[in-house]
Amino acid sequence: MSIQTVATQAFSDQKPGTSGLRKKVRVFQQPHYLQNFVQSIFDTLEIPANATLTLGGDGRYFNKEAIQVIIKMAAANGFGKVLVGQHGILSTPAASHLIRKYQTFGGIILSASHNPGGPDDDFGIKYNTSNGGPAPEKITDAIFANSKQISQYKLADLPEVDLSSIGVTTLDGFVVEVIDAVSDYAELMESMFDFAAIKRWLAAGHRLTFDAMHAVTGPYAKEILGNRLGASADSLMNCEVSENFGGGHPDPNLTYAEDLVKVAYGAQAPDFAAASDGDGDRNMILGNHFFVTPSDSLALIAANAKLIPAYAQGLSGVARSMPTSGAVDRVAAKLGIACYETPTGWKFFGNLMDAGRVTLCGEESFGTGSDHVREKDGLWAVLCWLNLLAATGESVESLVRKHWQTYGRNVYSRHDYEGVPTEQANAVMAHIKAQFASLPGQVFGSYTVNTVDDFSYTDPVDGSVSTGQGLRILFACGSRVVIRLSGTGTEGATIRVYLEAFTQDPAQQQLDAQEALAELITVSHQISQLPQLTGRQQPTVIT
Ligand code: G16
Repeated sequence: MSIQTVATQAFSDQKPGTSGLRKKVRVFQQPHYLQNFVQSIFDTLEIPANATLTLGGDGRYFNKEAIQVIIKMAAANGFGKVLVGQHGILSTPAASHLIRKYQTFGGIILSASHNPGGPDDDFGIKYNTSNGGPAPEKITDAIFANSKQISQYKLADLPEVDLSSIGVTTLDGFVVEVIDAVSDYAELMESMFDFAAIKRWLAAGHRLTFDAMHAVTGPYAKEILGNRLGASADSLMNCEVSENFGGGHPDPNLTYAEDLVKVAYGAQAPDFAAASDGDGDRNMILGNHFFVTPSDSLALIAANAKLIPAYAQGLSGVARSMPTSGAVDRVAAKLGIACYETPTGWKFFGNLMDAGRVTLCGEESFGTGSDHVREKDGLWAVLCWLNLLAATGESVESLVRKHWQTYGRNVYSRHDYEGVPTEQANAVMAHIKAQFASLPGQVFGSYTVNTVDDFSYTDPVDGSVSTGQGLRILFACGSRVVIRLSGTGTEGATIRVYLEAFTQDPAQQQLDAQEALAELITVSHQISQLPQLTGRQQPTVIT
């Protein structure tokens, strides 16, 4: 095989964020930009002879071109084989599963997740290690360091590979195997859940609506929910994968999953409604006129896990990201299992799962998952809920309300201020930090500040330390405000304000979250001065 060595110049902006490198497509289309980053990944790894790389993406614009480049670079950098999803498509959890099932050396996933796609929108790339999970910080830091020094990359002279048909192509001893993107994952799901009970639940007249948001879970939902569970074709919305997600923003929340929200709050609302995001790892769960916060969803799945065949023996422990509400902590305490609090980013759960310390984990950002893979998993969460509905015969709303009666309610909301100029966002963070010494003991209405800090985490498995993970204002009553800057945006800054108050009062539990949190929202503005420093009076998105 002939291999070219191409001279290049380093880019200074290839620092992976919360989940890989995400930039505008036009940035990735600059000469050498993609190649530099891929070579920086490969230069970080010690690739054994004939190793296999799993490769796929969420089908967004630029996916196909990038995959052809990466195949040529994998061949030139010593991989013996690439395992790639048909048409270059793999959902993120399916890619994680393939890495684990076929014990490949690692995987490259092309996705900007819930960010919009298209020539003027976003693209992304990340590396997952052999456990199937996103590379930990020590690897992403090394990739970034390489990207700042790179002077050349390697490319094999290979023809474009046809990714449309399943099969094996051998090129000068290098193997490209195109596999069905759905079947391995569908089999895994069928082995974990009580499909017979869910089928009976649907056959008894219960209705579901699933919205794939024109993104990668479309084919997975058709196979699993449609073919294997018998959901009717009209219950599966927006299931054709499109390069720009039908012009939408494939983020499953109450603002962007508008089509689904109309159905779930409409006159003929189904018993259960759910959506997944661009690359299939996020989920939103709704009942008939009822929204389940991701934090409550995690807690409820943990509390009822024994009703799901895969977890019938119980859970080893649970984990949540720091900004996620403490609802699951209460469940863990009752179950007598460990509960870990990690920084934002799925990569922090990997060590805990590999060490057998946790079975379930989740994040407020619409991510829930378990140790069946090493990514969060949207359709898995949907199947958890369907399994619980079928096993209990309850509605979504009654399951959640009963959960609150038992454990109390962690009333929760996240306010996002998107597209804020970076200097203004930094000014908000600096303003809060400047008050660290004086805030404890101060009284704001009915709230007294107890402690403030910038969250840092020491991984209990490998001892690695991650600092600067979000500002926490903890109040004497147990309520809290967390403020951090998103690590997944591609334009300006997104300020995330996370608000949480705990109540055991049944009357308070009935309230809408924004109503129940109204005073805490005002207090968060007083302390952060966010409206004054950014000129924003309202958040862009409330979840
Ligand atoms: C990614 C990470 C998640 C994180 C989310 C939001 O999700 O994998 O762990 O919670 O981003 O991060 P941030 O608040 O920094 O924007 P995804 O679905 O975008 O890969």
